[in-house]
Amino acid sequence: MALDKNTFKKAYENKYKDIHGDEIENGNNLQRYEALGSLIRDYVSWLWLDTNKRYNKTGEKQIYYFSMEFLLGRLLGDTLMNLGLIDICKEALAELNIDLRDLEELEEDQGLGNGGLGRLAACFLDSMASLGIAGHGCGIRYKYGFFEQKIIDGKQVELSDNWLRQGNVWERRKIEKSEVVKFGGEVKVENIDGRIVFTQINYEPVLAVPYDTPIVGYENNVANTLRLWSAETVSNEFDYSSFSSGEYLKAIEYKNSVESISQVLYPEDSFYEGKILRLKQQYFFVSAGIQSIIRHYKAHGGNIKFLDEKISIHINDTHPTLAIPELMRILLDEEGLGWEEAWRITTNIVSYTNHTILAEALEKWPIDMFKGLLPRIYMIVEEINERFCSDLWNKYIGQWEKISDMAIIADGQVRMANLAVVGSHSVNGVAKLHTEILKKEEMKNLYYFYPNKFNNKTNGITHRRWLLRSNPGLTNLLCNTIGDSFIKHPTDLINFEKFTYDKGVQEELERIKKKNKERLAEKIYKKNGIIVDTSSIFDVQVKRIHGYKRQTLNCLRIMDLYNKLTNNPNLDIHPRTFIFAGKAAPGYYLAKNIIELINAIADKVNNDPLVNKKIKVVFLENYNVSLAEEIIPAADLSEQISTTTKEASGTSNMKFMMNGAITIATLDGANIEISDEVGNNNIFIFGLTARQVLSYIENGGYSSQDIYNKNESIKNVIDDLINGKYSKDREKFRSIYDHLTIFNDEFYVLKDFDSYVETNKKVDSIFKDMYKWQEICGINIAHSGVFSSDRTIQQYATGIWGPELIYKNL
Ligand code: 26W
Repeated sequence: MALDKNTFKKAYENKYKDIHGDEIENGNNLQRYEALGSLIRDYVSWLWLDTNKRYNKTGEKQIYYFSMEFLLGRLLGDTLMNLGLIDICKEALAELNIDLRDLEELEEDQGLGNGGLGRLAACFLDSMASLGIAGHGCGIRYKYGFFEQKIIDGKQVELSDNWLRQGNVWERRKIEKSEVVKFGGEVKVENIDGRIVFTQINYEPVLAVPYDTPIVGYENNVANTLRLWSAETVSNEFDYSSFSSGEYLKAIEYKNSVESISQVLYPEDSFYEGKILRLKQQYFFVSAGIQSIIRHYKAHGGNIKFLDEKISIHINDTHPTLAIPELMRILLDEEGLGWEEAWRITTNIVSYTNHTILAEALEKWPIDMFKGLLPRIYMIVEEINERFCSDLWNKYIGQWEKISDMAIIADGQVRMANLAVVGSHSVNGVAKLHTEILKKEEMKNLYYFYPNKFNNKTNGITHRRWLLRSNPGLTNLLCNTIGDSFIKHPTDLINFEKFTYDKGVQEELERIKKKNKERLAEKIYKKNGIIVDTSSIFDVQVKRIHGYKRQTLNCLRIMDLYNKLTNNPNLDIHPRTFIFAGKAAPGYYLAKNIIELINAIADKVNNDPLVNKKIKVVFLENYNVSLAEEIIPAADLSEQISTTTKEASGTSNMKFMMNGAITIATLDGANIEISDEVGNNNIFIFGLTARQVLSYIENGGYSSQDIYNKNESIKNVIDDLINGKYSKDREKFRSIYDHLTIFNDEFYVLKDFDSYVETNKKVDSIFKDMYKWQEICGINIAHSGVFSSDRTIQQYATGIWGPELIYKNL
């Protein structure tokens, strides 16, 4: 956007007066933030309008990314950057004695997601807009986002995330674009003029009100839309009329029950709980989204028979799978198409990404619940299932086991993953290994039936937020060495490789990292009161706390190191600061126990003068996008140590790499591709291979007890869990102890312990050579371009949604 500083400054001053009716000097920073946000939104509004007009004129294909989660974080800084306004804004505010960073910090994170899946959706929106693809998000406007985590007495306490408390400058409520979503009731079946007509009657109507947020592309005059739906009662009249008849409270209760649909994000990550409210949420946003897409399409003269040429709907995991039967319902019941035609259009439109192979995450709804809540949708799913099973019977005569494994409805449940595969034209995994496991293990039968549907799209991250914004120091160095072409073409980062052998560049990388570490150290001191040594190795594991991500393995090796240091305080190791952050699902006892363990270790180690010059442990509370933006650029070592086969991809691994951290990892998810990119010498790989893990799962043969009995270091640290060393209450860490011993260590922590410890010794010795270390960091940065979500989105566009999308933008 072309604007000069003085115009901007004037506009800002006027805006401030407009909305606050006062002078800037008299206000506080929150008011200044509101005025700035509101001004930027005005600028964006013009772009937004233009973009929409253009889309309507060109009639190009529109992509809709349906997701229960969008983890956007803050928008001010990124929007300013994408508009090309960051410098003039900074300067104009400085003249008014305002520091832009102070205002940015006042913005609440938009935390409408649990973790990887939600953040991926946000990175994809940024890439679609920046590549000029007409791609929009569709989801739920949760009143309360992902909970706020406090650590009290070493334990996680959950507080509600009232992110809308101060209002939200970015969204626009579009009441006139509301849709009605119908729940419950019955289906009336009539024969009208020889046609069977289905009508849902006696249903409960819910009003879906859209709130639109513009998603601005990078310096390309594009503003796409994220549309989030909020649930309201269809009419308020009832409230007043029933006031006198004593029905008032009932009316309020009713209002609350309707609004509860968009009240709160479920905080269970990778764990499915068959709660009816979640099913309601799913149908609510999917139905509203599809109705509004079709309404818009028809309003602009679109012919329903060609819907699949103009629209793609992508479903982010199985959570929005009801898009398939809902689209069928509209095509059949409202548009009057026949089954075959409706099915062809629907499957052409819908594509599906699987994000996890954990069995406990598979969504399966009990038939009775499903049928009661969505009677017409259930009929359609039944019909899809019958037709699909009849194809299976023809192909697999008598193979009942195989057929029942593939069926959509079986054992009293509706299986959403099977429905998603059958009802879409593309099924993708999110990293090479993950896709192979889907094809050869998890969804084996479905894959052999539909081999052409399956494909891989390795995840990515937006380098604009995760490099340009969060690491200006490094961005500067890159621009000064290789120029700025990598901003539009992130794979140009490879040009940096030759510079990484240059001593001057290595020193510069070290200096930039040190600065980032100092900033983080300040934060750690402010938040936790712990002084950390910025020349120590910042060894970082930040992500959801989960058994399979193995924060326990990290804990055990710290406990082991602590034992070794107490035995020999002169042990020759480079000082390390172990940094953790992450939230546990409120109902996941083991994960919460792990947080307590980390904090107990921190307490012990940080207060032991014998070792605390060499090691420190820090748990930063309330991990979210903004905190990630501060932690990741300050990391030396990136911990990606999941049990091989369990992490579908991981995306923080890519963020760390792009910011010049070296990875210590198992060969899991996208770690494999990172390793292939940088080469064995530039990553620290350890642990079981996928083949070994799969063999244990299939054939057994693993005994953690054996390892415990034979390995002294392991025995010591396991015993330390319950001998009073880390807590007077010896039962405190019993669940972790039991998990690792009695329950045979489901995630093979003990099996990988030795190789992890050994590999960490290598880390130590390389870190001692600063030049060598920075050379490797540089190689990682140079090879990180392929992990930009721009590459991922180009692959989705060419491989799934329609190649014309990309050619148009070349
Ligand atoms: C039904 C409950 C539930 C909720 C969330 C089940 C599953 C999920 C998500 C699939 C969990 C998730 O975020 N998966 C992560 O997706 C990332 C983006 O593809 C991957 O990088 C991570 O490896 C994967 O764990």
